[in-house]
Amino acid sequence: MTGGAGFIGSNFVHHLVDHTDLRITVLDKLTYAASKESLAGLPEDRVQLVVGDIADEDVVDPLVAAHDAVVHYAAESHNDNSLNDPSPFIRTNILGTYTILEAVRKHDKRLHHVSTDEVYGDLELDDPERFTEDTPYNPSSPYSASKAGSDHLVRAWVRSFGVRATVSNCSNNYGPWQHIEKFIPRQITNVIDGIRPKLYGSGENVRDWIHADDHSSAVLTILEKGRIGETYLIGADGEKNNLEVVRLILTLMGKDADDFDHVNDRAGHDMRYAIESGKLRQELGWSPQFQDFESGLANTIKWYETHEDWWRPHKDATEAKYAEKGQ
Ligand code: NAD
Ligand code: TDX
Repeated sequence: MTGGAGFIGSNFVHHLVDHTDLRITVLDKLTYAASKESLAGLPEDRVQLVVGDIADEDVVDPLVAAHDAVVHYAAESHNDNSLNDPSPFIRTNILGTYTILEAVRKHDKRLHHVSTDEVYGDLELDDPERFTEDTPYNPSSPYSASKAGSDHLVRAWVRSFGVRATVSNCSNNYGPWQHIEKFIPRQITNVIDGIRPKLYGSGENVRDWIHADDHSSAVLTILEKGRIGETYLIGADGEKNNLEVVRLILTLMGKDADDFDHVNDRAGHDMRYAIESGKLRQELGWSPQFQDFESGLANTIKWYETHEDWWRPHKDATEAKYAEKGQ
């Protein structure tokens, strides 16, 4: 699997170790977003880490040849970074996915491509519809456009070359090991540090939250039972606006729920994401385990409180970058 030292990828490695007897090779470039600590303590005879770039054919080709299947998580993943500098997003998300596709084509290997609901653009707050597998692509940011591009490449390789691939598009994940540049861990670590949480714009924007463990169980289900060539949307009916989430974090951490700042909005900020995951549930029998967002969030807060050693070295630099943009 690619990107296994990142937030969701490392969760998937743990999920495979706990729920299967598979042996896993993680290919990861160890960018700023990776953490080797998230893979510490795993059985050495089952999990091997190869440090390398998914856009490097010389690294990818022999690894793909030596394995039965590829699960592709590696990406540049943060919208705000893609607004500052799109170039690594184009290289990793598009050229990297192309490199993986050429290797699975050459060696006739099964591929699962991990993508995001952001490829569909956004919904109005009062739209009764949610995203489905048939929603037209309409990405807004360099990040989501690069992920959309990667999805199109996968579908083209399925249709034109018969590559045995599936695609999943998941909503916003939360849980342990998420980089503190992202919304929930940024606000939790702000509160720990006595900094007021920072809400972009009005805070009305809605995200559809799913625990990373539920994303992992969905990807394993698709890998085992998914139909080749199909796309599956992954979501846990977790729509909340950002204002509600910030207020909940403050309350759970014993602070006044109004103790936050409104800051500059994100350029092109998507208003609402919402996933209709009926196909995955009905066809493949998947369902999420974490259905209580408040208790999942409380556990995540506890995790950041007890893993300060992990995030502390990155906090000042992360906040300095946001401060430059008035965020
Ligand atoms: P992350 O940024 O935490 O981790 C990405 C990992 O990929 C890191 O370990 C990084 O070192 C690695 N990587 C980056 N460029 C690489 C390259 N060129 N070669 C090899 N490895 C490279 O990301 P995440 O939040 O865990 O997201 C993982 C995947 O899930 C991404 O494809 C993302 O688009 C998708 N996704 C994320 C979310 C979310 O809420 N975070 C939701 C839906 C889908
Ligand atoms: O400080 C902040 N304040 C704030 O209000 C930050 C960092 C974010 N926000 C807002 C922007 C979004 O509306 O919170 C929401 C969530 O922001 P992010 O954590 O940056 O996530 P988002 O842009 O929604 O994208 C995430 O979900 C889909 C992941 O980062 C993507 O990789 C995934 O594809």
